[in-house]
Amino acid sequence: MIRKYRIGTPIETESVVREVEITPGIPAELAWDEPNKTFSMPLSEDAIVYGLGETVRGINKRGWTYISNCADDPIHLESKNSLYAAHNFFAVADHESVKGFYVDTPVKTEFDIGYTRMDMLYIRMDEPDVNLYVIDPEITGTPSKAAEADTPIRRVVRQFRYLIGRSYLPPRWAFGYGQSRWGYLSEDDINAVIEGYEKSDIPLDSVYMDIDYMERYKDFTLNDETFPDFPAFVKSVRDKNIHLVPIIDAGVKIEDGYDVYEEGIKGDYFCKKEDGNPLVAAVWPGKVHFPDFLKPETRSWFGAKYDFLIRQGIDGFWNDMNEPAIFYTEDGLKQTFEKIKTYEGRNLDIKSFFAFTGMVSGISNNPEDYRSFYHAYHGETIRHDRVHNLYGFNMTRAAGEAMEKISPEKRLLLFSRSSYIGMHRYSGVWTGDNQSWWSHILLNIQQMPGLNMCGFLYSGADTGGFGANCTEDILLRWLGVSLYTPLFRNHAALGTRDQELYRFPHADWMRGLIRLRYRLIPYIYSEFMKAALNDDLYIQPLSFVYPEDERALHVEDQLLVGESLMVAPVYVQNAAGRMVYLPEEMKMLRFKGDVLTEETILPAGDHYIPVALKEVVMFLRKGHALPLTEAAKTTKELDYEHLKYVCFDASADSYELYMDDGESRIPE
Ligand code: MIG
Repeated sequence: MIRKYRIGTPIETESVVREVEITPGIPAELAWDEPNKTFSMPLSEDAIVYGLGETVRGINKRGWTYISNCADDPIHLESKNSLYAAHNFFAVADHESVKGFYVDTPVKTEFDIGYTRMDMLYIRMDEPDVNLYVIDPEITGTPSKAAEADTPIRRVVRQFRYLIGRSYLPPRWAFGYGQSRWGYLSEDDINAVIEGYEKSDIPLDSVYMDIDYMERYKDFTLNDETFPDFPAFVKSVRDKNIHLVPIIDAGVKIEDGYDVYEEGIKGDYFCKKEDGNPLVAAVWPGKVHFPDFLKPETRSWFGAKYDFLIRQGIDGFWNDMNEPAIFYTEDGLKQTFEKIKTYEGRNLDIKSFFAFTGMVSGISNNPEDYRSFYHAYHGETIRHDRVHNLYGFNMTRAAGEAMEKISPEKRLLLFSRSSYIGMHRYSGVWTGDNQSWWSHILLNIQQMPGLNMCGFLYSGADTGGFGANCTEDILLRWLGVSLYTPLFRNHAALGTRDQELYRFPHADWMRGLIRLRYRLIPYIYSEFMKAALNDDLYIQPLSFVYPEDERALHVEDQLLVGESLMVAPVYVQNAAGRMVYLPEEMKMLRFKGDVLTEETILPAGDHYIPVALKEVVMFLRKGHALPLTEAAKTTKELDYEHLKYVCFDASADSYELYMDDGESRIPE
């Protein structure tokens, strides 16, 4: 059952699609401290807090403060409070009860979950105007696909998902393996990547085009020196069943004669400062204006621009820099230079020296800049900082809404860096600029359940790590995780070590793991689609299915993937295997590359499982079956008809396979 409370006069977010009658007052579950603008709730000793989508730290969110304030921060340390997203849904589960809370406000919100006090949860907001939803496991009164027989936590999540509407459905090719790198400059560079994969016989479905394909980083342009005949190039790639996926950035370059800029000015589509002039900020193209994506007219104008690439054969996009990231604003830079002058010739003591360096390094993504421009939203002029968390959502919504018109028959690939709940109806997300660190493989594992709970089923991390130099063993182990995530993309930053699989001495081991992904695609696609169509989870913690199992409750590095699989990836440097906890009897499946070499039924409990770098071990749940196909070069060439089923007990297991043509839109 979903209860809705309205406190103050919240700013509409458009994240919720179902009407819920408002219950007057404050929910009994939360205490309201008016002077400190804080909600609070005691946490029992055994309470586990799940959710909050894309954040740092573990599956159980207890022990830290998470701040919803979409941030372009490429250093995802556990000391950080904010990443790119604002996903304000969490659930608290203990032995007595399970409850979900959705704090629907675009305003900066702090979730202090056992940080100030281990036994308390606090929610603090800059402005206490909020639509607050409290969700009980009981499904009475709430039409939902939630089944009575399901576990309480799963019923809570399903009802939340019903509230926010169906998750984005990508085309099936988007489940193939993709190669990306910031630094591919030309057709030749991309052809070389495709050739690298062909020569090493590693499957590949997509190559991503980062900012360098554009003419001086201008959205919806192409560098015609490096891409002289783009439609022909796209066709040559598509003939190999490979898809090109260009990036689109939020900022529009200020340049006379550039149609997007000129139309934006003419149509009054850009965010403005207090004086009525459009904000001038700087990002990759140099000086830019930011489209006011909160205005429907801006969305339909900007969204229609994607057709520039779609009509040249493109069928997928990734939206970047949409927090929005700001290198500097014209006004902020001017002020900084003026302040710098006041330091000149002075004896910089410790205090003034650090004030000086802080001033310079603080010009990017500066909170003051986010307070210096405005949106036209629902008939009001709203300062950006109050709706900051909706910006990436609405940029991506612009694209998603337009794609439904431009491509009414076929689903297109779309994912975004910044997001708010509601965006999950239009696209997926990737988790941004992680690093080639072992700890970020674990972070990838731990981010997936929260993302799934918040509707972002189509998600994944930069496999191999974006920043820092990758190593062969990190990459192999990371493949063993991304193998299961719907988005499976290897991406690396400019200046880092080459990270394409074929460049490594053990490319043959990597080939085996990618081929295994392709063998699993009928299962992955089927489980993903069933989850998306039924407000269910594709990836979830063990405790969602085994809530009575005290051990399963605290497992932070194993996941349930679809209905049949439990996975326990290796993410520790130089580990030859790992301890795995089985909440019940399961069948261990050992794959050497893509070849299934061992099926062993193991009893419930703890097991040390050796896993070589070239291997993957997964666990088949009792009563379930796993469909497998044979590997192929691309998802298009996979055989979806002649599947082999690995069964726990051949006489007793069944599997319901979801199948479709992999691209037609599916009406709600
Ligand atoms: O300021 O387009 O997260 O994936 O490669 C960096 C260049 C801008 C950030 C994205 C990353 C992408 C990079 N972008």
